[in-house]
Amino acid sequence: MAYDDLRSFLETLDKEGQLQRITEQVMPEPDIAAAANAVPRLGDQAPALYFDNVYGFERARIAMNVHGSWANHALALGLPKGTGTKEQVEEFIRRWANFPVKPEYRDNPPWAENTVDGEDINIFDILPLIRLNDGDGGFYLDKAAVVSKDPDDPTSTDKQNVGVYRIEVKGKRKLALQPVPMHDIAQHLRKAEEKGEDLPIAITLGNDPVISIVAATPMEYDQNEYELAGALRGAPAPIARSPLNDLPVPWGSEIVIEGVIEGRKREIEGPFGEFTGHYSGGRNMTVIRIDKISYRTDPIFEHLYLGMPWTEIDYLMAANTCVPLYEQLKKDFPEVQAVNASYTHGLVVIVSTKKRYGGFAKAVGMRVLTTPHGLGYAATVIVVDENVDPFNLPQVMWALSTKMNPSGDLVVVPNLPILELAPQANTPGIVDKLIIDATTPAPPDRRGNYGNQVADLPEMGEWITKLQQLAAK
Ligand SMILES: [Mn+2]
Repeated sequence: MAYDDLRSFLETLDKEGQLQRITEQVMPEPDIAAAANAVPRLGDQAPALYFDNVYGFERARIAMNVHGSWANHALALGLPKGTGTKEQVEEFIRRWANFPVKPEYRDNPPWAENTVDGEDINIFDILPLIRLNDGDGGFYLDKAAVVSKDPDDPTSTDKQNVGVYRIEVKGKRKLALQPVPMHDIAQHLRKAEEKGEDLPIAITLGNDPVISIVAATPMEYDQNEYELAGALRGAPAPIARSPLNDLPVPWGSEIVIEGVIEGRKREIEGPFGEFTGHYSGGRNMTVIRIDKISYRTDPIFEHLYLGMPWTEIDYLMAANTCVPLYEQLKKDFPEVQAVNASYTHGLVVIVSTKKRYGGFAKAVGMRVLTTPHGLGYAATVIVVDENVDPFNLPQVMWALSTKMNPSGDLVVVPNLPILELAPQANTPGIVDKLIIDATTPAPPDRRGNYGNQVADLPEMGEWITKLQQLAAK
């Protein structure tokens, strides 16, 4: 089942009991963010939230926590809502094998229903903006897919980009955007600024659920996000041309904001409670001038709460962080079995691998640090044996408990890059990184007294089936 827009996905969530409509009147602040903060605490089956009775607004429709549980993430991929975490990651890997699937241009996008241009623009008329955390410096758009092209190669569809970046609302037609240096949009902006130009962008809000997943996926620079969406959907992603900047945007968006990142201009932005569970301070960030907004009648404003894990963002960036890392490691090290990078966008990465020889696990850990995503994120890498499931934290803790000797199994690599938002760095953007080798040493590494490891009894599998059958009676 492929969803062409947010509304059809919300209908499915509703039918599956995964959309909670809040019909009583709520205050825009703090109720909406507090509810979205609360809802993941209900567990892996937590619903999305839909508000349409917001004090002070006549026609506000706000959707929160749309991806904020493993049940909703499964439904977004067209899987049964009870599908387990590891199974969802494995299915993601199977579908990745179909990448690339070219998108298809469609006419008459629903967002073309209404438009406003230039000086007539007032974003506050269109979006029911709310603040998320009580220390935030303003209103944010934090679940938008931002589209841009490579200014040196504007006809290349591979080098175009669709990504999620935090955006602060600074005025009626003025925004601020954070381009993290490790992200593709930072390269687009640098090239535009070197030419003394502005960077045209389209900011699309309220997208079909797979667009949000691919826009949050750390793909390589010349990999097209829509072509991954096609592979994940099992059908080409529907797109349309944005009317002002001629950028390829999702056909089914609720709102398309067009304008430019103004070249060589920076202003103070922030603070904002980030995915790390900490606030960024106020920093100099780019300035966006909005030139056109197109929107569906009574648009649904999709928004995302983030804070101390797990919140929606942790579900949104779990499978799609694990899989590219897995694919990139597997290229050089086919021994790699599985990658769990679902903790805080992969600041910690757990890898299970077979070993060719002694020291091999540490080499795999070093490779994690030099992958495109690892460069900016992976701060701690835990490597475990091939029979340890990195998604099974009791097994990972067992590996740490029994296989790790600090004298030979901790590798600290000083002064590597990390995104500036990582709070543990002494200098923002530079951090010491750690590889923990929690694998059984392989010859000629003969440290430890491992003898033979206890293995599951051969009859255990039969007994699992038998006990499940007995329990089902
Ligand atoms: Mn990209």
